[in-house]
Amino acid sequence: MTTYPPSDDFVKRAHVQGLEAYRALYEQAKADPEKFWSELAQKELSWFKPFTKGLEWNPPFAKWFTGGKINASYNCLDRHVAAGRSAKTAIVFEGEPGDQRIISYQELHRLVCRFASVIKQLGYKAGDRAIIYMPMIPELPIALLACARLGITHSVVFGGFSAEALKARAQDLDATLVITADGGWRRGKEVALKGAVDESLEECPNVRNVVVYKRTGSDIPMTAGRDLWWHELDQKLNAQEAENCPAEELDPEHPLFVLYTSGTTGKPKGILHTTGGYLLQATMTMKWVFDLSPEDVYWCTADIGWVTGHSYIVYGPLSAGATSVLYEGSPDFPAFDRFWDIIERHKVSIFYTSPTAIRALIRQGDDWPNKHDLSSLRLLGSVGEPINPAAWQWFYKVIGKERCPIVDTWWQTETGAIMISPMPGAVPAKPGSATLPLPGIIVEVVDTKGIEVGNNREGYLIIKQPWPSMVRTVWGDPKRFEEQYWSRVPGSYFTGDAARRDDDGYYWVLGRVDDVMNVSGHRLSTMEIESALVHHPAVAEAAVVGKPHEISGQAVCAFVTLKKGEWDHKALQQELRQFVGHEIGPFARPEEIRFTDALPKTRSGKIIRRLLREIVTSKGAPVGDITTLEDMTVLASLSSQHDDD
Ligand code: 7RM
Repeated sequence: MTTYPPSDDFVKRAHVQGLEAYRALYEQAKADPEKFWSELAQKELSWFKPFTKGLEWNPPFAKWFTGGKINASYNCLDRHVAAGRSAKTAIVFEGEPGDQRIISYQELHRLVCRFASVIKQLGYKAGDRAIIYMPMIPELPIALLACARLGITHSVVFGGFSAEALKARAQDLDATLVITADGGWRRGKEVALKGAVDESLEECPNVRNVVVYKRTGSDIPMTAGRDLWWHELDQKLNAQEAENCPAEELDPEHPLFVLYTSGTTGKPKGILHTTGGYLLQATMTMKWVFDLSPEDVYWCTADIGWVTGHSYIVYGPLSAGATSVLYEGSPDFPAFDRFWDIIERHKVSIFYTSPTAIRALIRQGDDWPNKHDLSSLRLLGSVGEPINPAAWQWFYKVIGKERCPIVDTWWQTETGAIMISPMPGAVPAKPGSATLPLPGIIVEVVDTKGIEVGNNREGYLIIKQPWPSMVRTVWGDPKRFEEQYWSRVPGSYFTGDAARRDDDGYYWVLGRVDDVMNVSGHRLSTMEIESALVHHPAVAEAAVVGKPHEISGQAVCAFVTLKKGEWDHKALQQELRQFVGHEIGPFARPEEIRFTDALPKTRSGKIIRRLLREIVTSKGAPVGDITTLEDMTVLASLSSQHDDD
């Protein structure tokens, strides 16, 4: 198979140069991980008080850098200002309507201090939890960093989630503060946010305040005593207060944020990340994977509502002192060259996006990128799902002009930072492989008993040693944390992904082994959508599977049995889509809903999703083992169904 080594020019200026250098670093980390990470933590982060112990490991619970005092907001802002980088651009913001803001580190520091002062004066303090539900505007990272400054644990809820999803998260966290906006812009239309907040808070009595940033200027109701305008609170600050909001000196294990992610049951898990270890790995991977240097203009197109935005728009780039682009809207608005136009105008040198976005843009043809000067690019990155070789080749040739290495980065909400990826100046790429694990990351491919399967065989991907940015627990449910991640292969972290290692030691991640779908790089649980569907009065039972999809990787396909009655199937399909949109969020709506008289089940009554998967994949009868099936006639009727039945 063809490999793609970096050019000599790329290698010459890279942080890690050549395969030997990578191997040396990897071996050094493997020999003494605690020492390796401790030395980096001392060197790469600023501490108020040095730590005394690298790692305390009581499987599956880890504590990193015990005894130290640190603050993530300080590391992202104050330390750069103190080191003479005040004038450097931190954020290049482009709103969807075309508005722009260039924000220096000094200005960002000032804005974060002001907003931290605002919420401090409202009485919020370290240990409290805030829900953040905002569009992709600078006030979103500002809100995160203000919370981090005070030790308030934040939980960003992606703007595409519904009021129901928002409520579940606010309740699970027992949040007392919500930070939101009137709305944001997407595809030329306003995405309203405040309405969903109002609806969700009807059942969240512990939320004392909603701070609302004015973005679109549309008319929204404000609840007296509870809802407050960001700009009004800001105007009330006196200069003294605004400028004086020192970062709290926090324990490195202080909870920095919780992000909810889909698991194998209907209820999303609150993945907890803490301060010191998370920040260290977010920072290191900016150098190792993105090869960041001071003159780079870096752009990650993810939404801050997902972990990629947390680690690679906010904490990683800012802690590493990068200039980072923030774009509010959609890649196809006003035209299909919005990405290429932004890259040209802002001279982006590092561009990190998803296979789904790449595939959607390929469809629009090469004329769109070819109209633009993309010569500022020097490195490309991919995340969220396996990248198919055709998309890889297009990205490499049409966007990177065969000059730019591609880093295919494998990681998860739970891992906090990139785990498997080429170091671009050291590891030659193979299209479709995330290549080799980063230093300090010990991975293996194992069978159901936890025994290594050997090269070129498929198995479960596990991580064998604790790492600084690992998930610490599932919020409020340490038992679930233990069962979900650490019980399949005792003592190792179970990723939920299948993988294969080739003879060069390269890892090929094949996809989920559990009931989690990956739609446009968004994680969705089959159970979560099923439980939404069965809430609808017409639905008796539902089974959801992922169906291969050309652009989004997978699409949601639901098999539904109805309660007795006369139903208009066409109308009901529409209604159920809307219903799932309301229960979870528009992005979770099934693309396809098939009505059926019965679902295939085992004799013990478990739905056999594997058979449904085979039906949607092959468009015909399932080929696998069906001996456990309770009622064979179900299959024949399911397979003969067509999309519009
Ligand atoms: C960062 C992120 C995690 C799941 C993970 C995989 C899949 C992510 C890749 C990938 C193959 C990749 N966090 N995944 N990156 N599969 N190659 N480079 O996506 O928590 O939302 O999803 O995504 O299945 O388990 S996530």
